[in-house]
Amino acid sequence: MSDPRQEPEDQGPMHMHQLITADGQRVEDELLEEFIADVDDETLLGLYRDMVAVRRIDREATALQRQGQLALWPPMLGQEASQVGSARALEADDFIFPTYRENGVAYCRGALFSQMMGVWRGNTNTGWDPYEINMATPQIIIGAQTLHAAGYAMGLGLEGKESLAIGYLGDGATSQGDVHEAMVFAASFQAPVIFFCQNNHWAISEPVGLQSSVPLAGRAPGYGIPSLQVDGNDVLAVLAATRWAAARARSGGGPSFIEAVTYRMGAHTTADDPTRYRGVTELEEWGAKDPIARLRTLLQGRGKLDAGAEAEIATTADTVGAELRQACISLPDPEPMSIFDNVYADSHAILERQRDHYERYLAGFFAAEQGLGTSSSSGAAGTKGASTMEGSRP
Ligand SMILES: Cc1ncc(C[n+]2csc(CCOP(=O)(O)OP(=O)(O)O)c2C)c(N)n1
Ligand SMILES: [Mg+2]
Repeated sequence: MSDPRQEPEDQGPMHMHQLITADGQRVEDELLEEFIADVDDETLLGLYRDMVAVRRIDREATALQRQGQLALWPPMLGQEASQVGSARALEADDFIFPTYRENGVAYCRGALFSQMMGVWRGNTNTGWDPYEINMATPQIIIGAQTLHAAGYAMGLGLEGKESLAIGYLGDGATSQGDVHEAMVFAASFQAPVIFFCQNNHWAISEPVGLQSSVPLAGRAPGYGIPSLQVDGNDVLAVLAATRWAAARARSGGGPSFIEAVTYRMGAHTTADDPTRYRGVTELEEWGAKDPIARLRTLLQGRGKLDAGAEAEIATTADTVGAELRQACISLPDPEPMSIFDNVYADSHAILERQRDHYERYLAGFFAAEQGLGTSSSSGAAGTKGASTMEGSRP
């Protein structure tokens, strides 16, 4: 039996669309060319600026987590082109259904740093108002957002609207039942939805070769959904591919599937240690395909990115980093009891009981601080609080 953990490159032939090679050369692609005919060097520079900013957001947030200012952060290092290219292909009234990793998309969409940081700091149950930026808040349940995207798109069809929905998903999510159902419904009802799959080669510690023995884009036609595979580290090709899918959706062509072939250069989240399951060779290999470096080479070759322009972009990125940090550490601590708000529309007995227990648990900390507790053995406020709660359980 062949090893299912084969290298993704061995997954069979599939044409990967590309417009900028890893060494920064512009190449032609028959299908994609018409979708970026309007993209001039200024627009390219804007995409470069976005990617530099997104990388800076990632670096700053990762540092904030290490400094204890965030509870968790899902790095997007290496995936800047996939996120910026796809986000910039969308119209303001298109609706985005992201995973936890699409913070670069959220930045392009105009989410405030305070809104972006709140969830990862544990300050709030959710980030931004989805209707303010037409983007749902991060989905942690793998694949669930593809159902939401398909359902939303079916609604758009019923309302006769021209906009579309896009559901982001990872390579690992393609093994999830929700994604299968979303694709079946999208195809059956010709819903105007884009399934944008970032194949970053890993689902935590499981390699993509274990999810599928054929390229992920090769699966979509089986559902009746046209697909293409694109170099996910090539921002121009990702922009073009997403516009291709968007044009299909807007013209009544139904759903499309895009596999953006990229690589997660960082950890799955800041709670993960990738050195336990992957070697340095593939990191080096993918480091050489960096999305920002290749666009820099292209722009420099065209004389559009001199030292002055680079310095100006670096300064902007520094400002982004400083603003993000400030927004994060300025977030007010939430009122602990507010954890019970907004979970149910109406309260009920079990919730009331939990609220009651938690209130007494918190009061235990206060009693400990005041030296009012009776237990001298543990000395730990949490233990005392917990025992108060246990002792009074009905
Ligand atoms: C339904 C469900 N099962 C399992 C998990 C645990 N989990 C969190 S992230 C993840 C891997 C997802 O990998 P992939 O879809 O490739 O996305 P990536 O994290 O690489 O962006 C898993 C299994 C979950 N959040 N939800
Ligand atoms: Mg993945």
